[in-house]
Amino acid sequence: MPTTADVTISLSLRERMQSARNVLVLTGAGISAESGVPTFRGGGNTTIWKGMPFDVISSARMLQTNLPAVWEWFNYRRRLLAALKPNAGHLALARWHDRFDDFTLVTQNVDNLHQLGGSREVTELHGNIWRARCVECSTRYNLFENEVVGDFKEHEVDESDEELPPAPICEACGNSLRPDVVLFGELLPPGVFERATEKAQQCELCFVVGTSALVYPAASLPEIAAGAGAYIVEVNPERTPLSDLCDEVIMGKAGEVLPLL
Ligand code: BV8
Ligand code: ZN
Repeated sequence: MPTTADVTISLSLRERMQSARNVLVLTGAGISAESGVPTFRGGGNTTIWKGMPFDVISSARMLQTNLPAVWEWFNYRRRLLAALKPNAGHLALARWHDRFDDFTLVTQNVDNLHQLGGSREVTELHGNIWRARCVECSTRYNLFENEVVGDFKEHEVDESDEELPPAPICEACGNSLRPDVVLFGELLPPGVFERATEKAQQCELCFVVGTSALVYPAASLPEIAAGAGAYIVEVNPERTPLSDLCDEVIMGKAGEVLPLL
């Protein structure tokens, strides 16, 4: 794994950053890795929950068939997240809002760490783990105050197949709440991807940070930016299917590279 000492920022990139006006950054789970948030596919493995790959437990199908199991999985992740902090990568990007005339931060993450790190106007393609919404009337609820969490045992996963607590109930209409997160097989919130696409078409510099670039439609944003003539820079300790499309690949950790930029 390259260390910070190995990472050099090219002069041409420094010059581009000096003159850039429209910049878009797309982040994935990798930017939260140094905060201690497990990635989904990092290090060649896939996040597994009770024997299920995460794109099975985090899917529209699982929501239909076993909403309490989906709540258990998200309660577990919120418990982990509650103790974690944004890292130098999040903090560096928060400063980019004031460096460029038109800066757009698009994230695939649902962990809220960009906001906690001081970023304003975060475009969340896949929602936010700290919000829930009613399956019926779409009333939204903040979970920060732990308003609605099951009686979940701290961090432990009870392997017993005892009955899971039911999903929390909407105060407005009495139907079940669900995580306000886009699951596999679900459409993104209306308008969110369209706005991100517009920004990708307008940007002159596009950074792709900490994503395996496998999940669509998010992974198509850098392709759209490249098609519109933007200079694409990938920041990732590993190569990805996107690397060949990029003008520059900086092999390193977000928390080490972004502050250098
Ligand atoms: C959609 C929220 C239209 C949930 C997420 C079959 C049936 C149905 C759909 C599909 C199908 N086949 C394909 C699809 C489309 C599917 C898809 O793309 N599947 C993939 C797996 C092939 N997409 C969808 O379903 C999307 N909706 O298409 O709607 C539709 C509707 C109905 C039917 C058909 C089509 C919705 C996708 C959204 C899913 N929700 N998150 C939750 O959190 O539980 S996705 C979730 O996974 C993340 O949000 C993220 O987007 C993705 C994980 O990707 P990464 O962020 O890249 O993370 P990963 O762990 O993979 O990689 C980490 C990277 O970081 C690595 O490269 C690593 O090297 C690097 N790294 C590690 N450490 C560091 C680092 N980098 C920097 N610094 C470090 N320190
Ligand atoms: Zn309701």
